[in-house]
Amino acid sequence: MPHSSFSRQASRAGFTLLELMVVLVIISILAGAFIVTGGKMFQDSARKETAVRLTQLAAMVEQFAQIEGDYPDDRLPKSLSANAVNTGSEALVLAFFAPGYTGSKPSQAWLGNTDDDSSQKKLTTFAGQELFEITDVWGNPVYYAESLHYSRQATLMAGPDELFEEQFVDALRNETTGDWQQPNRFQLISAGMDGFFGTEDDITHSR
Ligand SMILES: [Ca+2]
Ligand SMILES: [Ca+2]
Repeated sequence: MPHSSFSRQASRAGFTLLELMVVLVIISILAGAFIVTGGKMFQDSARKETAVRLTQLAAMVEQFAQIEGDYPDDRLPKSLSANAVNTGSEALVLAFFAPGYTGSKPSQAWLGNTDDDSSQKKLTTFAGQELFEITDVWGNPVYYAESLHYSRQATLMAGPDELFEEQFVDALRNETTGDWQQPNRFQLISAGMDGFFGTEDDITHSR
């Protein structure tokens, strides 16, 4: 009978459509879960990578002090007439890449130039005169200061892509005592994933 066969076909087609929708919903739920977990895993690994980078950098700063007798200067030579942005981190790069320095150097993959400046003199082993700074995994400059200059506020060009701007950065204090962290040493700080200094996700070296 044509009528009943038509209705059977129609109901089968409807069932298939429903199945298809259920499958689509399941797929979208799974994809959503995957994106959330995948994104979280990526954030965690970027955070870990930055923490490791800062700890390796701290070891290089200590080695510099052993070889040269003092921590790397966090100020640029006066003759450079550069801007007043990212200077601590730039001075650190100049120290490590000075001709003749024999200790461990940061990977060149860690370097960036977020304020896009150059020095008037060639002071490094690099081909050009760009004033690079050490960056974190998100491409923001790492704050570097010697304990002598903790009270001096630094200016760094940093931020998430859409809010890239000059930020004023202070050295970290112990929350309970109010004393400087790393007294008589130095501080290295990454702004963390949010790109802003002075927020909870900031990362420092662990020794
Ligand atoms: Ca720079
Ligand atoms: Ca932050």
